Amino acid sequence: MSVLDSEIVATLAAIVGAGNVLTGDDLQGYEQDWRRRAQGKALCVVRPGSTEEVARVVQACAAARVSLVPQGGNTGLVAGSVPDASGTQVVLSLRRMAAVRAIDPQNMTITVEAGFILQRLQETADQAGFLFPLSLGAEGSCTIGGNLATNAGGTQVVRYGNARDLCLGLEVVTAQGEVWDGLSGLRKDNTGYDLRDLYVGSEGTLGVITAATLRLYPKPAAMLTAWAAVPSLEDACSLLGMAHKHLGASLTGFEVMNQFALGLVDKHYPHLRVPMWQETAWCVLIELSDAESEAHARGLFEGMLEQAFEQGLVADAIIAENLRQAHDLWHIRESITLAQVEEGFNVKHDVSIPISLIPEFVREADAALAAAFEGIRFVNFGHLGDGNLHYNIQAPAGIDAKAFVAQHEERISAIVYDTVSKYRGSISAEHGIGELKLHKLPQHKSPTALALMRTIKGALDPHNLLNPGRVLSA
Ligand code: FAD
Ligand code: 2HG
Ligand code: ZN
Repeated sequence: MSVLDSEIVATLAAIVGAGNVLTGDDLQGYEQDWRRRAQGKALCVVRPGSTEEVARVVQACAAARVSLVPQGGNTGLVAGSVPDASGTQVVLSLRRMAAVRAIDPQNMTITVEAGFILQRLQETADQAGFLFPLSLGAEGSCTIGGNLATNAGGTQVVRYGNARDLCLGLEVVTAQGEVWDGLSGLRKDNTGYDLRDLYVGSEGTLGVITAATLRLYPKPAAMLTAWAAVPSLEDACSLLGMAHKHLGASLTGFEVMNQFALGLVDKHYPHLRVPMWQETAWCVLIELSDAESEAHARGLFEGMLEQAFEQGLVADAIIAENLRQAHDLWHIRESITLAQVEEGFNVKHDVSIPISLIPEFVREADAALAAAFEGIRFVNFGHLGDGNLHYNIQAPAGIDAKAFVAQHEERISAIVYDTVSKYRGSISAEHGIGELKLHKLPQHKSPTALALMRTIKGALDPHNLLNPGRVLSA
């Protein structure tokens, strides 16, 4: 460590306490991303315990021109939360900032610090008699700060929207180390540019989120989950339309999974007993939240599924008998990502397409990829209700998956993203850009949009000290 490096580490230790500045072997969990696609090297990890400490850390780093990588649960899927390989960046972990600052039952809001774990937030809301609806597979370890910084989606977006829609206010430490207190909890505020929406989804490149005021919802009287085998993706889309019509605002989630994705879960986690996966090419998972009663919800679901059977949209279906069964069905859906890891390295594409065009998109992309790479396998699943597919590619069976991905990822993704652009879709629906998609953005975002983004970055972080090289190239 150079003298300058030692000086900055000592300065940070003076701010947060020596025990909250990690170096050496303690850094491992902070330097590698969840997918093991990026292995960085940090100067140190600093773990502030308050907004004031975050501000002082940012000021100290800005004065020394040392760049910072904000990190929450480190569950991001685009390698945006780990340091680069230079050994000069400071990881700013928000995990110690995990207090509930306020619950306002009448305003139906909760204010928590950025390091609050999402699952704890759901539980805290539940104990207060409310629902906090953001829900995703990593909820046991991701943080609300990370959720907002990535504008996370998950499985209840159909009804409640993305993380952005759940956020009524933010507290942010700017790149200069000033604190912006925007924790208003207001539902209406048209006093100029919307700073909150600027920071949401900015992936740590514009400011450090230290706290947020979030919407709470009334708990539904009943939640019901159905699993159905559907012959085709067209049928799944028609069923989604039917679900909107029959269930209205009660429709909270609509997920789709192809046979290969479910086959991977069956192969690697046979104890989960995946229902119906060999019956049809696709299965869907539908969730309904009812304000009246379980009997009412069941009636709605049964009516809809009867009609779907008659029209041939559904080949087989079950409605979970109880919460345990519903949980088991969701667990199967959430296990696809892990089953893919068990199967070996893969290429992920988190894309969105207008729902009406999804079957055509998949047909075209499947055909182009199958022609270019014999034997590749399609793990296609995701949030059909939001037009968001996880169109992932697994290497052909029996070959070295890591080598296959290293050799062919660029071309595979080029085929997928070119098809996405043809259908006017997005190359990142919910995971963000991070580092992995950085080089793809200029080909799929208009030069005007990119220039505006650069102007914003330059204005808010002129020395490029906050998560440099993520979202926009340095
Ligand atoms: P991190 O991974 O630590 O960071 C993510 C980004 O946010 C980085 O750029 C980081 O610099 C920045 N950041 C973190 N905290 C702050 C802060 N306080 N201030 C400023 N910037 C910050 N995502 C979805 O959208 N939908 C899903 O359904 C979904 N399912 C997943 C399932 C699994 C099994 C896994 C592993 C991931 C999944 N994800 C999903 C991705 C991931 O969980 C989300 O992106 C999550 O929001 C990241 O939160 P985190 O606290 O782990 O953030
Ligand atoms: C999900 O919806 C996540 O489960 C992860 O967004 C998607 O593994 C993936 O590609
Ligand atoms: Zn997802």
